[in-house]
Amino acid sequence: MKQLLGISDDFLKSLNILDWGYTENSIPSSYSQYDKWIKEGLHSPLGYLGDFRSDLRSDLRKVYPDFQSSLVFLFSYQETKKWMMENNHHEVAAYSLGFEGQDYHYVLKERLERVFLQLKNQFSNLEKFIALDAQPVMERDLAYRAGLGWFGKNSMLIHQKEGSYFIIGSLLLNQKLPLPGPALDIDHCGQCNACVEACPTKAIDGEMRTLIANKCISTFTIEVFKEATAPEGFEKSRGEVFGCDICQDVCPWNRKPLARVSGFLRLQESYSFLKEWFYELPKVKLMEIFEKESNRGVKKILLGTPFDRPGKQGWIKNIKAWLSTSNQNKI
Ligand code: B12
Ligand code: SF4
Ligand code: SF4
Repeated sequence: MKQLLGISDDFLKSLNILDWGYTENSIPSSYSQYDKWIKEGLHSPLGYLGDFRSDLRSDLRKVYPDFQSSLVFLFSYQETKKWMMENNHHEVAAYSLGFEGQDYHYVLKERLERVFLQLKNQFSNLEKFIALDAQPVMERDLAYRAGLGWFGKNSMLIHQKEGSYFIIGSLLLNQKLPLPGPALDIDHCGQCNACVEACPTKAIDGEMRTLIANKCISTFTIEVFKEATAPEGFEKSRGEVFGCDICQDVCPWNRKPLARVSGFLRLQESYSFLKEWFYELPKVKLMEIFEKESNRGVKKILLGTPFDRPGKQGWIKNIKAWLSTSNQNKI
């Protein structure tokens, strides 16, 4: 990894950072694509993308008026993905167990705070705003502007050396740093169309390099909290019950990075039950657990993990869909 000012390489690696980039450009290069996507309603049912916050995405200064620069970091979950591939487990997306079972919003915020402290020791009056998924910031575009990769046909931000199994987290700063400007990456998908062909629900528009959100299994299993019908083609999935990695798993740019790492599934002691739930219990038993618990009970058990998002109703919907298709699927 390239040197980040006075911060040691070992320190960044200890935080599972694969690479970092720097940009002083506050304006997304693909805002017009985003705007078009919203206007065509392709974001439905993700209402939060199309409300008053959509305009905030057009310039980082609308979110953080003191913006002068940004450091963008890629946080790996490659080892968990490797373990899942080796064990033929696709029930939950790799990111969801990639941070010891914890919700990455908490874990990575803390890691970004630690990096910031190291910078603060070097630059007086340095202030920050953390962008980590939930803020109205176009994070893939920010990573692109920081020279970290290109937009794949599956719409993922892909890094030439590290692939796409990472979470993007950024520090927006109130000062410019003495760092060179980035070299922007170019498209490396070429004639490949593997992700478009592999998506069981035909959610990818490869030409536009975007998704039709309501066809995506990830939307259905993570973002839809009530009884709903699975998108057409769900029966051809691999039995995904939370999130979906199919369009990343077939991407040739993820082969080399996974070949370099060893497969690990590390779970915090208090979350070790997640392994039993998702990989050991028959899904009918898992369904019984969710049906027996109250809404609050489910929340309480899953609090602190990514899995509390769909809630009891959402989980029942996911498992029902899984049960209705599991005999036919499996790639
Ligand atoms: C909404 C959302 C979703 C939605 C919609 C997905 C989507 N493609 O937008 C759903 C629920 C489906 C989803 C799923 C997933 N997500 Co999500 N999601 C987001 C979120 C909150 C906003 C994304 C957004 O703004 N979409 C708007 C649409 C228009 O963007 P887009 O489809 O990516 O299209 C862009 C480019 O392709 C580009 N583009 C399009 N055409 C063209 C043409 C040219 C010439 C150019 C230059 C550019 C260009 O412009 C568009 C706008 O930037 C971000 C976090 C954030 N704040 O940014 C995370 C984020 C994108 N998600 C992430 C992850 C990990 C996932 C999943 C892998 C989780 C899973 N395993 O289930 C899947 C992957 C599905 C997929 N193939 O995209 C990561 C992606 C990391 C990476 N390497 O890219 C992010 C960045 C979160 C994070 N902090 O790391 N997600
Ligand atoms: S995450 Fe799954 S359903 Fe969504 S676009 Fe990728 S392959 Fe298709
Ligand atoms: S699978 Fe092929 S087309 Fe899809 S993102 Fe990867 S390289 Fe691009």
